[in-house]
Formats: sequence, C-alpha cells, structure tokens
Amino acid sequence: MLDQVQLNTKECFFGFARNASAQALRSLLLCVSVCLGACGGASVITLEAGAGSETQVLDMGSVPQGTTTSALASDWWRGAFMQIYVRAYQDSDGDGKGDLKGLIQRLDYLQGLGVQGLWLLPITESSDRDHGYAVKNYRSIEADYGTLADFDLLLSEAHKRGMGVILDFVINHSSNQHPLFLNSASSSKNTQRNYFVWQNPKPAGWQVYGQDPWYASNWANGFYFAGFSPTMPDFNLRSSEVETFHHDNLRFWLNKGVDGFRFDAVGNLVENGPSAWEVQAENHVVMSKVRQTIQQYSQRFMVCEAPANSNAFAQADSCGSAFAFDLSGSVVGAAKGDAAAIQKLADYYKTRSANLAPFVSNHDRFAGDRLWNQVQGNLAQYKLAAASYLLLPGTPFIYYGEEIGMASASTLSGDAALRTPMSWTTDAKGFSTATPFRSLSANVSSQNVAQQLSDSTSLYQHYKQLLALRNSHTALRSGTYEAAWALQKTMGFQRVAGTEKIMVLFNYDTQGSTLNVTNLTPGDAWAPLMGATATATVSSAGVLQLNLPAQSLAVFKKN
Ligand SMILES: [Ca+2]
Ligand SMILES: [Ca+2]
Repeated sequence: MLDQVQLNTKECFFGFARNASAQALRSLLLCVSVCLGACGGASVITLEAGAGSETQVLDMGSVPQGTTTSALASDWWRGAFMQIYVRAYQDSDGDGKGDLKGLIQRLDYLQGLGVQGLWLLPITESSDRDHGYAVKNYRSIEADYGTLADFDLLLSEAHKRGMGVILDFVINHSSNQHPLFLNSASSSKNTQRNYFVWQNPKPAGWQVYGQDPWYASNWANGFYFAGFSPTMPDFNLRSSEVETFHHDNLRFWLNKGVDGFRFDAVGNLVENGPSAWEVQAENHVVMSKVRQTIQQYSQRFMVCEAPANSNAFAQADSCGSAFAFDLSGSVVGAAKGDAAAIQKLADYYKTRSANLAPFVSNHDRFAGDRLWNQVQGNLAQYKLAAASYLLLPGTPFIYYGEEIGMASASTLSGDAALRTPMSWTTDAKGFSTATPFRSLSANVSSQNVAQQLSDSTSLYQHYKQLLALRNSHTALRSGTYEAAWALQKTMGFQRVAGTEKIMVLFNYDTQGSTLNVTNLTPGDAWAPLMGATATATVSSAGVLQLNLPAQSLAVFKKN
C-alpha cells in the first residue's frame, strides 16, 4: 500500500511545533519531495533539505513474512529478562556512550547471571538521541549504537547463549522529526496527513497527564495530538495505513530473527474524547492484530506497558502479556514488613493473569525509584524483594544494575537519575575509557560488579542463585500458583507443574517466626532447595511446622 505513496513535489512547509528548538528550526527549512518509481522500488520517501545539506531517506516498502523459525528453546521466555538501556550499558569505542558492540562484550556476564531474555530500550534512530522513544526511523539503528550488522551479530551471539532479544516498539507515537510527520504537517491535503491525529479548530477541554495535548502547526493548518510531548506526535491508529506501516516494521525485525517486542504505552493508542483518552476498547483490537502478526513466527514473546489496566492487556484477546505495575508496590512493601502489602502480594495471582510480568523498578520514575533507593540500602529487604518477585508466576524483568544494588544518581533528577551508566567497577572505567555521557550511580564505589562477582554473600550471588533455581525447575518457570496464604508478616505459596511441587515460604519480620503450613498431605517429605538445610516432613495432621529466621525465605521441593 505504501509503495503507492504520493506527495506533492517540492512542497515546502513551515514547521509544526510551537516549541521551536534549534533542530526544529532547521527542519522548517526542509522541503518535501517525492520518489515515484525512480528511487528504487518506489517504496522510499525522501525529504530533502532546502539548503541541500540534509537528506533523510525512509524505507516504506511492504515487508512480507520471511523465515519464521526460532533459534531458541520453546520456553526461553519463561526465564528472567534483563531490561537494558544500551546507551548506559557498555561503551566499546571510547565515545562515552554504550553501544551494541559493548553489549555483545557483556553477554557472557548476563548468561552467567542466568538471564534468558534481553529487553532493549529503543535502539532505532531517534531525535532525542537519549532514551530513544522519539523514533525517526523504525528500520534503522541509532548511530550512537552501531549498525544493523552489529545488531545481527548481537542477535546471533545472544541466541548462542540461549538468550532471546526483544525490542522496544513505540507504536503510539513517533518523533516530530519522523518524515511521515513532517509530510503530514506540511499541508492539510498531504496524502500522509491521516497518519497522525489532526483537528481544526483546536478541540477544547482536553487534559492528558495534566497537559493540553493539542499543539499548533505553525502553518496554521490544524492542531496535532501528542499525549506525551509535542516532540512525539501520536499516530492515528484508526488508519489502516498506519496499521500496515507498523506491521511491516514488525516483520522487518521478526524476519531478522528478533524474538519479540515490548510495546510502549498501549493504554494510549486510540482516543475517543477529552474524558476517554486512556485504555479505550479499540486499543485491545490494535494489539490483538499485532499479536496475530507476531504469532505467525515461532516462539516469539511480547509484553505490553499499560499501567492503568495491566490485567486487561495481559488477556489473550489483547497483548497476551503485560507488566504487573500494580504489584511492584506490594513487593517492596512486603520486603519492608508491611502486613497489608504481604497479604496483597499473596493474593495477587489468585485473581489475575499468570502472564502479568513482575518487576520492582524500570527506566521510568513513575514506576518507582531504583530498588536500592526504595529500601534505602537495606540489604535484607532488598534480597527479600528480589526473591518475592523472581519466584512468582509471570516472566520477571530485572532492571539493569538491580542485581548489584545500583542506586540512582544523587546529582540528577527525574528519569535521568534512573538511567546511569552500569556500575561495572568502582569508577567509570568499567563502562568507558572516556567520560560517560551521564553521571554515575551514587553508590558506584560500594556496589559494583567487580566486587560482587567474588563475594558469596553479594546481591549478585543472591540473584544468580534465584535465577538458577527458576531456570532449573519447570514449576517455577511456568507452574500454576497454588495454596497461597499470608499471616501477619509471613507468607507462602506453591508452584506446581505436573508432579513437580515447589513450596516458597517467607518471613518478612525482623525477628524469627514459626510457620505452620496447613492442608498438606500427611507424611509428605519436602526437600530443601534454598534457605533451609533439612528435609521437612508433614505431620499426621497435615501441618508442616518450620522456624524461619528474621527476614529470610526457604524453598522446598516435594519428594
Ligand atoms: Ca560507544
Ligand atoms: Ca494515541
């Protein structure tokens, strides 16, 4: 469909955003031209700079389904993921910014930890040149990160280690520098006008996250909708052309062998009015179609970001999996010994999808500070929080550096403080030979990989032990959630797969507790896997009595 694109030749336009940055001002000078047939397959949009100094070429060709096989084990996605901000992970070429070659150098570390999946924050070319959510080209690699060839190598090296790679796909919006938006903003008659959401006159009464989401185009030809930032205009997801565009882009990566996607902001896809702009029914339809496209390929995994209604997006007629945003607070609260949080934690998966993916923090401030800051460096609480979410149903997501207790940066505020260079060593040298692009974590000198690898009591070793436990037991990877209970500051549950039964018990109290687990089969013997040394036998009354030390957990497997 898009290879029939038609634009007005040399159609100049006069800008689109009222917050005219230097970059936006430069783009005011851009003129739009068209490639029809003459530019290789008639599937390319070209924007040419008026001064002849800038050219953007965007591949818009349709992408048919290619190879659908997978290099990975069928249940690879049941293992824990590491969420990685490539810019902050490992610099390989001495420019102070992380890149794909740097990440490849660290795959052995991730494999050693027991991680089986990587979620990469957007790695496509962006106009923000930072977090990457202002996408300029969905089929490219951010220049700071490397090339498509580097990405192919990353994929093959990850697959060799049994790890899948999922990409962050920004479906709701693009950059205001994206050629499609530049064309859309150029004229109300432009054939790509409908790719974005335009109104004229400006609609009244809207507030999205406290902001009026309608922005003027300087050419006075309408107002565009942008729910997050004027630099990130929302796509018109009612348009079949936009849908086709996204599905072609998804197949571009799937055909390369990408193992799936994390979808950004799926609660914000379609708007129906000033009081109906979040979690609309149409969003589930959009994501269901996306899921169908991805399911044409073997063993792919997708997970959605939908804080406002995670459970609805985790259903099979939507994304099929979503982050458990409403669980994180209970995990941290339980670790701190809050009895109400412990009860909520025990009850969570009784009534919700087992495809809700647990985590304790991520790259966004609204989801919480880094775990280290949330528990103020209390290592006992930190270890309890980690065990609480890594042994639950759902595919767990670890935020990079969480496994070593990285703190946020004391010298930064907002999201940037959560997105600091990885603390490989006591200083910046483990990350880069140059000055890093951003300040380091506040506790880099005391919490870093170099020190923790050889310390048997470290957080790193705790995470490694938990992931090894999860990786080696089907019941913990994919088993059902059974017999959950909470009493004061203690909690327990079972994970069951076929004949494999695993019991997980927590004492979140700061003093030792005696646990009486009831309704078990008399005479059954439970062998210790973690946190205990002796086999526990169920009494003739069906009770397992155990003493758990302060702030500890014990894991058993039924013989
Ligand atoms: Ca670099
Ligand atoms: Ca939207």
